[in-house]
Amino acid sequence: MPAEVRIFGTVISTYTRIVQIVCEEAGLSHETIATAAHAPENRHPFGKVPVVEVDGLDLYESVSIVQYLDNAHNGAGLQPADPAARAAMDRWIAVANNYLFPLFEHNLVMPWIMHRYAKVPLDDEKIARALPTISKALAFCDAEIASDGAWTGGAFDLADVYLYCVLRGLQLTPQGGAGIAQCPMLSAWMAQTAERASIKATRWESEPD
Ligand SMILES: N[C@@H](CCC(=O)N[C@@H](CS)C(=O)NCC(=O)O)C(=O)O
Repeated sequence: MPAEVRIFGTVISTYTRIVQIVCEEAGLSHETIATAAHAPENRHPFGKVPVVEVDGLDLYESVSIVQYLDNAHNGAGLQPADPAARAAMDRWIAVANNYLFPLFEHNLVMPWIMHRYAKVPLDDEKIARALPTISKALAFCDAEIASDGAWTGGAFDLADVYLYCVLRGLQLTPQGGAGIAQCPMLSAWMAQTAERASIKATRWESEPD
């Protein structure tokens, strides 16, 4: 039987994994078709991944995609019904997308991927310049978990999916791994979330056990 959700994205991609996790949570069969962000066949108008085919729809932008999947196929089980909790979830997704992802991606995650897979030399000065801002962002996350449990204080939701994927990419770099290890609440949350079935089912091949 063909997969219900066709995900066009790169193999190691934070946002592709976010969609994969939500498919797993919703019990939807899914397949990922390797598609580079800037390939001519990629249908995202701004050259990003993923793009998704589901229910006869072509969807792009992960927030739109995962909310559709959760609303149409999971009884909105990954989104709190309470308006205040929903506002907290939306805020954390925005924090992940607007601040954490660009900070981590441009300064550590992508430089390390390019270094490991394409042997591009690391720009040590650029990394050193970014580390204080990255440490501050991680300390903020750590303190927030300490104050309200995990992000929205309730059940596992879309904020958890975004934050785990964005932080996991960072954790797989040497400096990011060291930075997260210095944040006890955040480290514990990462370790606990890593045990969830949807997270295990979507592990990147390059992730160590
Ligand atoms: N706002 C987009 C962001 C997607 C995104 O940045 N994807 C990354 C891969 S994880 C990408 O396409 N990077 C390629 C590039 O920016 O050139 C979404 O939520 O879907």
